[in-house]
Amino acid sequence: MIVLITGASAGFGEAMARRFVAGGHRVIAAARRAERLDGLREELGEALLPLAMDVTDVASISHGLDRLPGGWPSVDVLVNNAGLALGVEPAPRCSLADWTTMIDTNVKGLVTLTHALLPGMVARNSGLIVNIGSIAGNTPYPGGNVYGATKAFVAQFTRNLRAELVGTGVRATNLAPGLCGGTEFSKVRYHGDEAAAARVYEGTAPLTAADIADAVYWIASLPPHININHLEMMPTCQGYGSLVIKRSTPA
Ligand code: NDP
Ligand code: 8X3
Repeated sequence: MIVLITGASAGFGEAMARRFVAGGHRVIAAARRAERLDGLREELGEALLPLAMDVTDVASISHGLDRLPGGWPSVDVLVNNAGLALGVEPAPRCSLADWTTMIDTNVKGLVTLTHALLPGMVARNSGLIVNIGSIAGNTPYPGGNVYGATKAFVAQFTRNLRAELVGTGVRATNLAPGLCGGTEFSKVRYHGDEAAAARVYEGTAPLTAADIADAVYWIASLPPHININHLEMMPTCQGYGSLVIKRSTPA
C-alpha cells in the first residue's frame, strides 16, 4: 500500500509512518517541518517519501501532490491526521486567530486533501480515508469550543462520505481518540507552556501515539468488505462526566 499521512513530523503521524513502513508499506510523510521529515527518511529509508506541505494552504497541497515522483503513482490510504487545538480559554476570551487556524487546519486541510485524492480512489474503486477526529467532537467540555466543533465536523463529514461511497470500494473512518500523551499536542494547545502541558497527563496512563498507529494500521489491514465507520478510543483512566446544572442561590 501507499499511505499518505499528514502531520507525519510528530506525534501520531510519525508513529503511523514508522508502523506502516515496519509493515512493509510505503509512506508519503507530509508536514511543514521538512527537516523532521528528512530525519525520518534517513531513519526509515526509501519506503518513506518526505513531502513538505502546509495543509492550510491549498496551493501548497497542490504543489506537493503534483510533484510526487512517478514511482508513487496512487495513494491507497489517506490519513488526515494533521491537526491541532489552540487554547483552553472560554469562548469570549479566545483569540480569533487561534480559532481560524484550527478551522483552517482541522477542517479546511482535511477537506482539501480529501477533495484532491478521493476522485482517484473512486475511479480505482479502492482506497481508504482515515480521518483523525477526537472525543472532543462528540463530548462537549469547557475550553473545547472551536476545537471540538472542528472534530464534530470531521465526524459528520466522515459519515456523509460513507453515505455517498456506499457500494464503491472506497472506505472511510473517523478515529476519535481521547487523552493521549507523548506528542506535541498539549504543548501546542498551551502555546508552548511545557509545565501546563505536562500537568494534563499527571497521574494518568494516557494512550500513546503507538496505540493510535496500531489502530490505524488495523483499520487499513482489514479485508475490503469491512468499513470501520467510527472508532472512539480512551485510556482506561478516562471516562465521561455528568451534565452540569447551575442553581441560583435563594436570596
Ligand atoms: P502533534 O502536535 O504531536 O502533531 C501534529 C502534527 O500535525 C505535526 O506533525 C504537525 O507538523 C502537523 N501539522 C500541524 N499543522 C499543520 C499544517 N498547517 N500543515 C501540515 N501539517 C501540520 O499532535 P498529535 O499527534 O497528538 O495529534 C495528531 C492529530 O490527532 C490531531 O488532529 C489532533 O487533533 C488529534 N488528536 C490528538 C489527541 C491527543 O490527545 N494527542 C487526542 C485526539 C485527537 P508540522 O508542525 O511540522 O507541520
Ligand atoms: C484531544 C483530546 O480531550 O483534549 O482531541 O479534547 S481532548
